[in-house]
Amino acid sequence: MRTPRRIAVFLSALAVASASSAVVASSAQAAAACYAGELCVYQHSNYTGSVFKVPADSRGWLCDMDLRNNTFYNGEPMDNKASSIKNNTGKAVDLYLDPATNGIDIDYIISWQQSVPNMATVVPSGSFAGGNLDNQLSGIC
Ligand SMILES: [Ca+2]
Repeated sequence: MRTPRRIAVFLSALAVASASSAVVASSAQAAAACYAGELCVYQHSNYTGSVFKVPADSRGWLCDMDLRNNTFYNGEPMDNKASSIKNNTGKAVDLYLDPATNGIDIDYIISWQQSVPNMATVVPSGSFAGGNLDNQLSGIC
């Protein structure tokens, strides 16, 4: 009589698996996952819309000082279009509101593993003081 019991256990495990994949599917529509070690820039607030995961540069840093030649994964340009950021790295991240090819004009720093769900609520420093970071990001490192 062990077989029916095993089948029952298998079926209930399958039901749980189906239920959780349904949850994954609906949250995937809302937001792309940002895994440990990744630095993820989202098109819309609360980590929704398309995403750009900052790739490592030649030094191994997750860094792109000029986002004018980058797109979100849906193909839309990302310069001045980011509205939330997840920093799942162990390092602080510098945000630049101008393409920072000289690397000196840091406008905001997010701490290690700090995320920014709505960049409209974040006030930058420096020459952009008084505005906010929404749809302003042009470099990240
Ligand atoms: Ca770039």
